[in-house]
This record gives sequence, C-alpha cells and structure tokens, in this order.
Amino acid sequence: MAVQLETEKLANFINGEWVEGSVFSSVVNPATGEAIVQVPLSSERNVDEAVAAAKKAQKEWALVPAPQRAEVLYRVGYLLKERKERLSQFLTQENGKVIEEARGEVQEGIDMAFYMAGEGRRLFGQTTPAELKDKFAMSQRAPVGVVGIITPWNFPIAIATWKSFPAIVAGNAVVWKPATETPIMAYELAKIFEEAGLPKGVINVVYGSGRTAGNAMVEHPDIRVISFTGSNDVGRNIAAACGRQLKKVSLEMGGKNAVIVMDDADLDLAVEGILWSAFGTSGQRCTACSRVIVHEKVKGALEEHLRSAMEKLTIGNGLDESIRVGPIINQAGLEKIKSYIEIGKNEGAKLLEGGYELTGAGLKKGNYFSPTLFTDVNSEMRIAQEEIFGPVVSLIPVKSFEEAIEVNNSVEYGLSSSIYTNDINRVFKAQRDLDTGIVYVNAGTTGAEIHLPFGGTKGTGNGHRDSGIQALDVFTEWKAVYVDYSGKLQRAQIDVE
Ligand code: UN1
Repeated sequence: MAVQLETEKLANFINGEWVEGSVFSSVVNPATGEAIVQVPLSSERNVDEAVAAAKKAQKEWALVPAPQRAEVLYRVGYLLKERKERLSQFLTQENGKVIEEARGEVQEGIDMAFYMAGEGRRLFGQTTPAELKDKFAMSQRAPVGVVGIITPWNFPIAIATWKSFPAIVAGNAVVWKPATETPIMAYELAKIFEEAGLPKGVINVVYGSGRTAGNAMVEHPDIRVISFTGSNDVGRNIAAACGRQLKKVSLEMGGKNAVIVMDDADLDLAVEGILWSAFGTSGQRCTACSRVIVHEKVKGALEEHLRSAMEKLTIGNGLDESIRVGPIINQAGLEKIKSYIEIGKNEGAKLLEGGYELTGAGLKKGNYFSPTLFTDVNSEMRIAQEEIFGPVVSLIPVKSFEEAIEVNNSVEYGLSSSIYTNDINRVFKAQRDLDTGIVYVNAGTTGAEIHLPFGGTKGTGNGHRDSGIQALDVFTEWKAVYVDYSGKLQRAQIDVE
C-alpha cells in the first residue's frame, strides 16, 4: 500500500490556520472505488473569511521586495522536490493517473516553482522616452490584489502551480478552490507553503462545489481576478458573472485536439505519439488527442499499426508501475464516455477497437474504459466535434494537406494540434495555419512545458495564458508612471514643439 495521509479529514486553510469543516464529502480513489479521505464542503462564510484574510495579508505582502517573495517559492520548489514521491503516490490515488505520469505532473510544479521564483528578480517593466524635456516615463507591473483560483481534478497540482506561483511572486494573495475530487494536492501544497514560510493569509484554501464556494468567490467584490481551468459550461458562467462585475477573468477550457498524419509521415513515430497523447491520463487532458486526421493514402496502414499497439496497452490501477492506462475519474465521466460511444455508432462511425467499460478481475470497483478507436469519421459528426474527455479517438480521413488543416480548424476549440510530416514546407505552413494556441510537429498533442504560454484560441478560453511569462499578465496590472523633474508645469501634447 502506498503512503498514508495522517488525517481522515482535510481542513480549510484560512489565514494560516487549519479551519475544520462541518459538512464533508468522500474523496474516492477511482482505481478502487475506496474512500481515501473526507473533504470539507466550505461555506460562503469560509470564503468570506478567506478573502478577508487574503485582503489583509496582501497589503503587507505587496511591500515585500519581489526577490524576497521569490525566496519563498524557491523553498516551495525544494520541498516539492523532497516530497515528489509522496505527492505522486497521493496524486495517483486521488486522480487515478498512472504513477509515472503523476511524477511528471509533480515535476511540472517543481519546474514552475523555480521558474517563477526567477521572476522575483525580473518582473520587468519598461523605461520609455517621455515626449517632454526633463520628464521620465516607465511602465511597471503592479499586483492586482486578491486573486481567486479555481482548479480542475485532471492536473490538480500542476495547474495550481501555474496559477498560484505567478500570483504570489507578483505580490498578490490567493484564495484557491481545488476540485472536490482531488483536494489532497491542495492540502499538501498548502502545508508546503506554510513550511516554506509564506506569511499567513497569502494563500488560503477552501473546497467544495462551484455552486457554493466557487460562486461565492466569483461574486466576491474583493476578489479582483478569477483564474479558472475546467469545463466549458462552468467557464462560460464564470465569464458572464465576471463580465457583469467588470472583474478580470482568465479561462482555460476544453480542447478537441487533433494529430494530423500526412502521407510522408513516419508512421511508427506517429502511432507512438497518438498512443501517448490519446490514452495517457486515459484521455482526460485538455490537450489529449481525440481526433486523428489522416491522409487517405496511409489510412489503412495507420489503422493497422494503431490497433495492434492499442491492444498492448495495460489498463488498471496506476500505482502498479506496469500499467499504462488508469481509470476514469468518476461514474459521471464514465457515463459521458459511454454516451459518446452510442452517439458515434448512431452517426455511422465504424468502431474499430474498444468501446466498452471494463470490469472484472483486478479492476475492483474502479471506473475503467477500454481505449477506443472510431474510424471513417466525418468531421461534422458529434464525436469529431465535442469534447469527450476519455480514451476515445476518431480517425478522420482526408485527401490533402489543405483539407487536413481545414478539418483541424473546424471545431469550436483551439488548444493543441500536431502534425506528422517530413516535408519542411508543410511544417512551416502548418505552424502558421493551425488555429490552436499550441502546435506540435512530429510529436503528439500533449506535453506542454511550463515556461511557454499554455492556452488556446476560440472556445478554449478568453485570450489569456497560463504558465510562461504570459501568466504574469493575468496577475498584474500595468501601471504607467511619469516623473516630471523640470520644476515647472509641462503640458503633454501641448508644450511639445
Ligand atoms: C490539462 O490537460 O489541462 O501539456 C493540462 C500537457 C500537460 C498539461 C495538461 N503539461 O499535456
């Protein structure tokens, strides 16, 4: 058995104190159906207290020089590194992703800590010539104040670090609501912040549903920014509520990401890339490949390669190092996937592999679904347009490079895309014409690195980016500063010769 939590009940983290909850829900290991721990469902009052603590702490925190704020993040980075295995074990238990991927996700958090800590010595603004004599002009980043972050269950630690680390180094205070399915990562990260010496109130953790805690955060007048990653429906509601209040909001939502396989592609390489990006994390990544757009000349060969590779995938509890595909997060996720299998069949797509729930020996009461491949899919079908969030791939044949690009861009989302080709001209055309925030060449659709901007076009978000230097734009305001040292009134636009 893996490492144990030292508590049976998690607690809110408010103003540096562990505040007990009164109503709880069970956190269930999706690989076994067993309850791991109880998570409090925070009340509106908990949210109010967290915001008040954050508001008070932020004033002081903003005055701490950024390089010193960064020191805390360095310590957080070292603690994450020290606890990498412990965190990975918990991550696999609460989320289900296989242990190798859990380690990879914790590594993203470690990388983000050191990367953003470096920003403590940068946070660059600009000096700019002023249009008048004896006048100095510059622009600089200022913290926004209290920020609310709402994170999903599929990357419960990495995404939290993409948002909280830039917010903190830039001088904000945070109220964070992790997904109810995966609160252990939040609990562990809050403990790490505490040990790293982050002042009380700079980070606060509340839990629970979007309807109560989430809604209270979104509607709270003292929260100046909401940064959300999650489903499309919830994101749109948050955007509308923030719009009404003129509150800044950063949204990262779905994807319907495709791997394009051209007729000159290295098929073995393409199959490996598809397997990894479609069935890794059981397809439960925003960046997961759920469409393969294939040139008709290589369709037959690709189908054959892919099918036989899929048959070798091992499915089960991800704590077992030999397992490649873990469970689906919960029953609702499983039901959604099952409904899309029916939709695909009714639309006339050909089910080539998988398409069923897995039960039986060794799988206990977990939620398992077989890696699935539909072929002869037409780009207009719902299985080719809608996000399924499971291990289901739709293979869409095309006749040309141009058609492949058009099909890729024909969905409402624009997160990630990939092309397998050895033609240099196609490579450059594709990186220009693929309408997604992330483009891969000769690699699958997953695996974004933390120092590059993460996000997408169209229905994937609202133009902001997580991680990378660009994340700072979400958590800072630009401030223009003019210093007139002429000792007299100088009128801009008027006293210019
Ligand atoms: C997500 O699925 O929301 O690029 C995040 C990737 C990972 C992050 C995925 N680094 O696949």
